[in-house]
Amino acid sequence: MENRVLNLEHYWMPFTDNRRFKARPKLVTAAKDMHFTTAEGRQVLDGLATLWCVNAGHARPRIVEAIRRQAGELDFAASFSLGHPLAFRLAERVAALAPKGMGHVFFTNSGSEAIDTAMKIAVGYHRLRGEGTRTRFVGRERSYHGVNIAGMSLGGVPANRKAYSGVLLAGVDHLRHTHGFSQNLFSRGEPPHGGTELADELERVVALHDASNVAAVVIDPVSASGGVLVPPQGYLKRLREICTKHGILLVFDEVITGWGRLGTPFAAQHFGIEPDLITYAKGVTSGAVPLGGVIVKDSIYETFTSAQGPGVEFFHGYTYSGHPLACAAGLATLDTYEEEGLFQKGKTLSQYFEQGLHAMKGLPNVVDCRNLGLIGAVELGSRPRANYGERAFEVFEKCWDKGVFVRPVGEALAFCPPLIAEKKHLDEMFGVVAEVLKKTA
Ligand code: PXG
Repeated sequence: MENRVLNLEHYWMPFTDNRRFKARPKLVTAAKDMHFTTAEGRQVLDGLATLWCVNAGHARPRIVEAIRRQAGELDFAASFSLGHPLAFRLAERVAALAPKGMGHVFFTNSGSEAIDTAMKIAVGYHRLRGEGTRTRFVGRERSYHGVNIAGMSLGGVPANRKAYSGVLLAGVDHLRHTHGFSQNLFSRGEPPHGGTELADELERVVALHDASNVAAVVIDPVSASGGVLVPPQGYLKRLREICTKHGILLVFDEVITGWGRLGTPFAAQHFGIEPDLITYAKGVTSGAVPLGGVIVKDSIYETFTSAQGPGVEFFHGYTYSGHPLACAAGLATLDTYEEEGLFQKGKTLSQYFEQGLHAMKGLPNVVDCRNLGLIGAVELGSRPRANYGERAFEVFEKCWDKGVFVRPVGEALAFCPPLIAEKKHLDEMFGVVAEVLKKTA
């Protein structure tokens, strides 16, 4: 770091209590594999793949080298009627990992943009097929689909929506979230209760608006920022059935569940369900360069490309769609996943992860533990008369001081380690959290 006092004033930090942070900053200056190095020179274990991104671990050699090389070779080429090979190669590689029949890939810079893009594809698709009235969307409480107006409108995190209520899209309904069945507490994997009943809510929403007005249902298969909510058994399958019955597209927002998090390339494969569109971001480059996108069913792509007349088929795209650095990072990341068998490695480790997580049952204030693949949460009871989330935030800060980074999500502590994690890392992560929980009132 530069050898002068860092001025913290001018950077308005995103999703951060700026005053609290600036009074007691947590700064990292380097990261390698499973660890950050803090500004004070401490090593901190990354228990959340930083922000659910770094699935291959930090500063992996192939990825670092690919970005370095690419910056010197072709720093930038736009993708509007001009191409460069890396974008095509990466699209091919992403398509190869996607469920069968989803062979077309759009690039964005983020998950939020991926959601906007998916919504436009859905509306455009229906319109091209003569069903232009299908413009409504269905999201879900406690789901998170990024911060653009469209994603906020679909999303169901009250704090994120509150300030923008007047500008959110009008044509969006929300299904109930899938959490709250007391019989499902401390479930390992998919909870047993409520799946069909919760999914059947979609029938009610469709009946209210008429299917001819509904474009798509957008679901994050495991809602991560909503508190790691694992879908109950049968839930996603039933949603698929209802969507198919009514000609509604099913969009899986796999920004977090993609790239091996559940042991398969995408959650779609883990659950054995075929969505029509998949949004992705984060793990596609292991967080090294911003990149996101949408994976599209071939029949949807072909509806656009077989439309009558020449010209642009889809009036949409970002200056940096398919940026060479992002594509280079993406290709190197997918190589790393493949060469090191990381999706399988994560799957193998997930049993040990489950044991470690559920061992926290019985510790002070723990009211639930839940997990799937290498993602999980421990929920704490709120302190009486305190702000919601205060206890989890305190645990997070104490864990940081003890060299472990986990994330408070409301009153839950979320865990999402890189797929390169080893048992010793999980022991350390859960061990420190348990130690802190025992000492936190
Ligand atoms: N969909 C899902 C399911 C996400 O988790 C996005 C879309 C948006 O992606 P971008 O790249 O635009 O951020 C996300 C992002 C948190 C947190 O606090 C989670 C995300 C982003 C910021 C904070 O858990 N997920």
